[in-house]
Amino acid sequence: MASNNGFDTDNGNGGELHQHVPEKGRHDDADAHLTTNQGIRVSDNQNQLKAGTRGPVLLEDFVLREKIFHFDHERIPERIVHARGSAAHGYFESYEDLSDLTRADLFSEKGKRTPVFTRFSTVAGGAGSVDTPRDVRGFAVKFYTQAGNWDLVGNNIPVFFIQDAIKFPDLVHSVKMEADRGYPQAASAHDTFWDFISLMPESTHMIMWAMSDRTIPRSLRTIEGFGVHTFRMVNAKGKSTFVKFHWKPRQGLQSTIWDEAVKIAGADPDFHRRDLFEAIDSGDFPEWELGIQAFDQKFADSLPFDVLDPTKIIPEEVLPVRMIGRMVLDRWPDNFFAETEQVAYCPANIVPGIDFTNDPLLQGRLFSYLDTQLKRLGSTNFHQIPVNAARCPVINFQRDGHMQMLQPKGRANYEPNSLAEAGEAGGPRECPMTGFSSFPGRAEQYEQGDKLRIRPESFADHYSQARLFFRSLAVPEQAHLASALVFELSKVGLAHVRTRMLANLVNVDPDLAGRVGSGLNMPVPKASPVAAPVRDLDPSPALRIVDGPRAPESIKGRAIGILVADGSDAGTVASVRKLVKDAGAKPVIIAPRVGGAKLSDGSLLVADGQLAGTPSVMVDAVAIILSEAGCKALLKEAAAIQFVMDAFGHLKAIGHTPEAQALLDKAGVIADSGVVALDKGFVTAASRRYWEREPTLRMLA
Ligand code: HDE
Repeated sequence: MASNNGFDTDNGNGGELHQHVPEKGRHDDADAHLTTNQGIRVSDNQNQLKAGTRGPVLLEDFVLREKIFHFDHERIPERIVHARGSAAHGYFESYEDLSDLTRADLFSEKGKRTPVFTRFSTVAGGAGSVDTPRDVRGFAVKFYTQAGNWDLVGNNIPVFFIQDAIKFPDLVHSVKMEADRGYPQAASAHDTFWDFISLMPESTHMIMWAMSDRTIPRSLRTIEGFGVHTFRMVNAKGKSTFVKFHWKPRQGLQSTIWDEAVKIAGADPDFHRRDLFEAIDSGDFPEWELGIQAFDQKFADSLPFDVLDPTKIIPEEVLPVRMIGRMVLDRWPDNFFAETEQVAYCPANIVPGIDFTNDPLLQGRLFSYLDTQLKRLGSTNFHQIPVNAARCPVINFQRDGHMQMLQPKGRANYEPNSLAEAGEAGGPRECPMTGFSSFPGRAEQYEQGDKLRIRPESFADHYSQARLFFRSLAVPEQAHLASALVFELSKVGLAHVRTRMLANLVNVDPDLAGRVGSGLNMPVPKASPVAAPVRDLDPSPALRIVDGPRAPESIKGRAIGILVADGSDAGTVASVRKLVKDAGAKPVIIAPRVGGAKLSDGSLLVADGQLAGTPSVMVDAVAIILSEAGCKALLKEAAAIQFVMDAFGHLKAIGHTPEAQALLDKAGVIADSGVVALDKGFVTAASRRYWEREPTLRMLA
């Protein structure tokens, strides 16, 4: 079907988009000619036009001027938050016909596929910052539905720092690098962030999540995603149901250990981007299930908090998540800038069948994203950029503007018009039946009143769910959370801020406050005043990573480091590689020299990584396959000792040949159930971390 937006689309699901942009592949053509942007063939791309061999450059060199002019303007403003991100294409597949809940076309039948573009991001750091700071991860999905684009712009944490959009600039200013000194980059561990947080009790629940292992994920493939706000689904009869959206990773929920995350930042600043790229490139497509918690007003009224308050969750044990589809990411973008950088998500992009609620944070976001795109992309026509363009007909009377790519025909650029009566094209008309119409709301939600700047009483409980979160975690996770608070607050130079934060923590859990106080070597003050009594809620095991319902069950999708050196037994190497591959994991050969190691049978095994540049933090478990001589040589190599020491310290499984024992001893490895022989048992051992090892290795708070 041709539309008047300049794109040719078909009306099939996920129709191909053909836009008037240079054809893909043109640049790959071996006999293609280099041209200027005006299409003039370039005869020399090595030398400027000069007056004489050693003379001055001539102003008339339009080839040079155009090239440098374009280069000078290659950068666009990076996102003020979520600047660092990685994205991929894929599809969403609906599990069932959900028309009882929503008229959104993507949920209209079982098996229906809708193309998506999904971008993951950190929040605080700039576009060039590292992938593994302690930070919330953005999880933004653009569904190119047949009824227009729906953007579900969420995070990997189901709550947020603030309840009202008016505080967002303050929050972001406080966490970004400090205004006078310009540091730290991509880190919340500094004065201004904790100063702000300690003055904002409503942030406490989010802080529990932010200090938990959720913010140091192992991979973007192993994070959950949440829509955060309460949304609505609206069916064809106009009936509204409240929904909370969840993404659950098929790869299981997995995190790193803080010391590991810090070391990864140095070893591979692009750790998450590379991991996502390599998974897709190797055909191991990352997958998430989309789930909803659906409920009505009566259920909302029965909860001990307000569903419009974005600092609250509905525990899965109270209202189970119903899985309604799955998302598979199966294609890396062709061009990072054109797609990942220029993609413009907006929570206001919704389709018939989905609607907003009055959540005051969501309402502020509805304004912000469109506004920011104008700054970033420079034109109101950013929706025409291929990655942003809807894959259904886009027809309206909007015209002109910077970088207009379309050439609408005829005079009809206003409505109503009667041009059709004169035989001219009159343009599109509104569609009262099939068009988007806002849910009218019910009196109790849209209560009319005086104009007020006020927080509702129902938003006043800032601590009960923070307590719920902390008390729901597994014991090692609680220790990590307490230690993360000690680490962060130890970087805070303002003693009164630390004290104020401790006073807030007493409300969460006196034991937690005591542990953090002791880690700081500071007395725990009296609890800070609370606006509403703190309640003890039933723990929610679904909040755990360790031993939680979404812990990974096997080594599928994991990276297993295999350390070899000259003389390593060829048979053992082959059998371990096979075991790992057969289990759906990725073997990574690591050797002292990248050109490879000469194995026992004389063959040369080329390495995937050189030992000094591929520390064990890059993999999930290690197999140390060394001969006696190979081991002896590595006893003098700090990178080898550190490799084993870190694998042990990061609680990973270590499989080894008996000849490698001396290296394990030098690295301080004490045999436990995670230190195993290299038989089949290694694959089982490599599917988990050995939390029980941790208290013997690290003084946690
Ligand atoms: Fe965002 N947020 N945000 N945010 N946000 C942006 O939009 C904003 C909030 C989220 O991969 C910006 O295009 C306000 C919550 C993600 O491109 C900006 C408020 C959640 C992304 C913006 C919030 C998010 C953004 C910056 C408080 C989770 C990255 C660049 C009212 C539910 C999307 C841009 C991508 C990006 C504003 C709060 C998620 C400035 C004003 C809550 C995943 O418009």
